[in-house]
Amino acid sequence: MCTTNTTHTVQGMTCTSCAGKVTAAVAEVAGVENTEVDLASGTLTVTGQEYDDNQVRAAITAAGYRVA
Ligand SMILES: [Cu+2]
Repeated sequence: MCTTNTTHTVQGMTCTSCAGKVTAAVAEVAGVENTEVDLASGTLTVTGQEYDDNQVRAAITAAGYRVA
C-alpha cells in the first residue's frame, strides 16, 4: 500500500461553496483519504491509496466543474 498525491487544476472553482462541492464529490471516490483545495491557485490535491485518477476526474466533472 502506498499513499499517492495528485494535484488537479479545476476550472470554475471560485469560492468556498465550490470548494466544498468538489471536495465532497471527490471524497466519495474509493481510496481517497484527503482532499485539499487551494482557491487562490484553483487546484485540488487528492491524497489516498490506490484510487483511480479517472474516477477523481469524473467526480469533479459530475459536480459541475472542469478538470484542466
Ligand atoms: Cu462558488
